[in-house]
Amino acid sequence: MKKLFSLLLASLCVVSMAVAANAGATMDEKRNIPMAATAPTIDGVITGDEWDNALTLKLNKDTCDAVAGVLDTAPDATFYWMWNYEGLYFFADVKDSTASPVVHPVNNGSYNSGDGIQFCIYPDVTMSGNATGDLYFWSLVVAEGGKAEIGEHFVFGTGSAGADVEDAVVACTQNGSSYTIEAFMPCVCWESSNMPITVVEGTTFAMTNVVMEHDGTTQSLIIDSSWFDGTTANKYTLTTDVAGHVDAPETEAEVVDTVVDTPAAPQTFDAGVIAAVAAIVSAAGYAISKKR
Ligand SMILES: [Ca+2]
Ligand SMILES: [Ca+2]
Repeated sequence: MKKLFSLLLASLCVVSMAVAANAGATMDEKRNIPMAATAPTIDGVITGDEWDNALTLKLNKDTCDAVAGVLDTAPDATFYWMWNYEGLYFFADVKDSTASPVVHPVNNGSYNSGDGIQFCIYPDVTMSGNATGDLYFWSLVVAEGGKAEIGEHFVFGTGSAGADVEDAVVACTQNGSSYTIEAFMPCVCWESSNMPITVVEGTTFAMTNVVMEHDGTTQSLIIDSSWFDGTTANKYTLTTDVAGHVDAPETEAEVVDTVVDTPAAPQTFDAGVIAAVAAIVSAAGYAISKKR
């Protein structure tokens, strides 16, 4: 009986481990986006410590689901997020091993075919669905000529068609079919939704990160949380935890606060006072001696 119980327990553990390994996309997790001490340079590469301590998300077969196509071809991708009072910063490093036959022309707006990055953001975490103005749906791709492009569908675009977001700054690199995309989306990019996103400490929004993966035949959409549902998507809060490059403290000669021990001024008696006291003492002495 004891042996059977241990066997049951062991198999239960194996089952729960298997479930954990295949958990895929996560729902309603709470994550913090730290604040960039120094804004990263938007050039498509991570230089030095400019993305150190950023929120780091691993998107791959184990952490995502496929909402279209298949999960098997999911590339290993790492997304980074930071913010400051100027706006939000994003970096993606995608180890894509399959070239896409679809390459977007520049200034196209709707960058949602082929390979690339998307994120779906609900400023109001109680919202779901795809009503224009309720959500931001960004697309970032390496477009024709290796040029980075960024567009949005439900605030800047019309829902069915995306539009370029001229205020956003984006850069990329390519290495075979792998690519990086670095982006800065200033505050003005977050002001036009039905509920604007105020880029300050404590702001929370719902977000699902997406890797678009074209394997040469079909496009798969690899997602790390729920699809078009802010209520169940993971929640991200802007905090003042420090990330990115931090300037070294200034190396000027340290000014040491020297405590000067000022000795108490020696007590001085006015010569007149001393003479007066002596006179009193002497007079008292005289009086005492007279009494005798
Ligand atoms: Ca950079
Ligand atoms: Ca691909």
